[in-house]
Amino acid sequence: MRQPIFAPSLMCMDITNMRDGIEVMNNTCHILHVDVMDGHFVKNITLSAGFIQAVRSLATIPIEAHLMVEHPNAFIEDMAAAGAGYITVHAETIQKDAFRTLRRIKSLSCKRGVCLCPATPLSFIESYLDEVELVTIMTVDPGYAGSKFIPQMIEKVAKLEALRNERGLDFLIQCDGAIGKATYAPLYKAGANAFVMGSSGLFFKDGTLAHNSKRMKAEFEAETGVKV
Ligand code: S6P
Ligand code: MG
Repeated sequence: MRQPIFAPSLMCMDITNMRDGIEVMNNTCHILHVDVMDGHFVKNITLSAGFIQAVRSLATIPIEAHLMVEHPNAFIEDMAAAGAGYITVHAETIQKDAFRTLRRIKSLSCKRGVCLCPATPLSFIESYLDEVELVTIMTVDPGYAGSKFIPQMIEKVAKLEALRNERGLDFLIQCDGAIGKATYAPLYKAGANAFVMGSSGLFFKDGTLAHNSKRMKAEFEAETGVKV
């Protein structure tokens, strides 16, 4: 049984209570997911290297910088210096210099992630799958929390899992967008082993974060039959 990795999306947390929130996540989750948006690649602006640096001082688990930016190469050094352990770039933004970009991330001692928007085919990343530690399949169009799940992504995850097995690779397959009770089972069965947790599965409006973390795990167990 593959153990799931839970990666809370910090753009969904209560930032007025960040210290307590991170403490709970340190004890209940595995990777802190930080969305960096530039208003160009997606029409929204969110977190930054400065935010990662502040989180780093409180976190005992790795931080992932999910770069939803038009020019990821302009941000990679800053993300690494701020303390990101994983740097994830969008396949759509590195088509012309994918190998150079991924090697640059590695040279900064960070794990290499690549992310695909829902409409981007797996063929975009096939040539460099052996150069990444993490592949994120967006299960909503990127830019916002609280979007609707795109069911066609289940088959995309299954195809990626087949490729991973065929090539004997061990990158994480992460899903990002509308992850929760309704989507755990099909995505986990298809091969996903990491889940970005936002408003759909962790940061519920009612309940404390500690309570909601227990609810997240209980729902995952009930839906997949996997004890976490
Ligand atoms: C969206 C971003 C995500 C969201 C997360 C929110 O562009 O990359 O990481 O923060 O998907 O989760 P939810 O459950 O509100 O969709
Ligand atoms: Mg994200």
